[in-house]
Amino acid sequence: MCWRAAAERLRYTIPEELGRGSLVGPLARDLGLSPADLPARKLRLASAAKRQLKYFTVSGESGNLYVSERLDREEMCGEAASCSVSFEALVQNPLNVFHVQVAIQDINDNAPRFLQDNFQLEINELTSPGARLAVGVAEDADVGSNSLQGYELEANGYFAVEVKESPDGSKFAELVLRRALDREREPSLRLVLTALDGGDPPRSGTAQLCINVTDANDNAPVFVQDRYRASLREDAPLGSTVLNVSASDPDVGTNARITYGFGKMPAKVLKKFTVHAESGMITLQEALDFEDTRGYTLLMEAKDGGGLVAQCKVEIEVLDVNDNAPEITILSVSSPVPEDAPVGTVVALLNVKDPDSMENGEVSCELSGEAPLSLVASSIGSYKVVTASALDPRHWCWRCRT
Ligand SMILES: [Ca+2]
Ligand SMILES: [Ca+2]
Ligand SMILES: [Ca+2]
Ligand SMILES: [Ca+2]
Repeated sequence: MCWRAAAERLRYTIPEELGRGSLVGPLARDLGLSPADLPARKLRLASAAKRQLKYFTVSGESGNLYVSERLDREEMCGEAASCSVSFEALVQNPLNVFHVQVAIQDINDNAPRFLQDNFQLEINELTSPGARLAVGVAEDADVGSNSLQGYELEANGYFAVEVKESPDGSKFAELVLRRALDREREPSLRLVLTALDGGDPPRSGTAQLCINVTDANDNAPVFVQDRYRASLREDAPLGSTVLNVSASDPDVGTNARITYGFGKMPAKVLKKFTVHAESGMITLQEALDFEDTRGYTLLMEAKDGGGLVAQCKVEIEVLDVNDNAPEITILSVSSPVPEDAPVGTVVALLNVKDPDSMENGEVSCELSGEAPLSLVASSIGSYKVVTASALDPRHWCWRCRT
């Protein structure tokens, strides 16, 4: 293509990367020289900057201008919006000089490229939607619409990508959080980020985004059971295991580190039992006594490293053991008993007690010895010893046995 601004100026436009020997333009013809004139006019190229000359040659026969060296616009002009090579065309007989400018057009021969193949990002799971995360920049050595135009992000439920322009004009990708994250559900995301230029067809480059969702203490521990039940013989030795409570916490690290302890309970209960802070094992610390307390309810707590607490109850039933012999109390005795005392005369009043429960606390009472006496139950636990027949004047011995 030739454009003749003035008699002394010529301008051609060619794309970069044309093969060696490609025609740039009919220079002689555009200068008004016929092939017949050429030998006499000695058309040649000249430049103050030798570097500019190496790209082109002019044919001595045809007077056409040809490419003689690879023209890489990116190497020659970098990010400059326009790129051209200028030189002079000289003719002799008569001597004249023409200014020739060859504009080098960009072709889309570079794909956008990220500076890293993958980007590691961290974001806390409690980050609010709308938050932005600068990712990185891709580069494309071409210019204009052949340069980097934008980014695309692999479809996903959480992030969108937006293009931001920095003051120096480079376009970088910014992730925008669209939906709340949840580390417990999705601890990390791997997404492909694509950079696109505006060429026809467009070229692209990709990078892998590894997004690590960091933990927040957004879960309290949870006990395996709300209510535990255990039973323990009242004669269980100190150190006996009552049971093991257990809680879990779906967070990680200290946010999931659980320590067990007791909740608010009466001092009397607190000193009976201990709980191992790490294992949750409850053991007996002080002897039990069914006759004193028949059961305990422990309020257990599981606390994570972030201070969130869960509670549960442990109900402990104390089992009775026959550890008490019945006790007989003689309330009163009439002694001596007159010989002529009528049958049924009360000789003694007894009271029998057994603090054990159920069958362990059931008491039966009988008299032993040869005395003509019998035992009559009066009210619960109370007995009368009465004469059963006429008495001889002698010394009788009797015993009450349970
Ligand atoms: Ca290019
Ligand atoms: Ca490009
Ligand atoms: Ca937690
Ligand atoms: Ca969490």
